[in-house]
Amino acid sequence: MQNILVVLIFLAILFGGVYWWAGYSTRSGFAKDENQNFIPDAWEEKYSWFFSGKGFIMLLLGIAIGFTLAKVIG
Ligand SMILES: [Ca+2]
Repeated sequence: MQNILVVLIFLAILFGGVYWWAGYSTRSGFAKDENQNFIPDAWEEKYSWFFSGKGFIMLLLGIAIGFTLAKVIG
């Protein structure tokens, strides 16, 4: 169970970092973002689902972490 928890937390940090980087790189002008939705256009073609599902993905990860954490502690 602890391994799963580590993987889930790692994923949450990784995804959070990717979402943060998408916003940061487009705002600061590193990445091209012609439609100005704060998603680098290079990523948008292939990974638009990853950004449109942001709330759902993070919610799911949060629930999974909470559930696993409860198992590890309890
Ligand atoms: Ca864009």
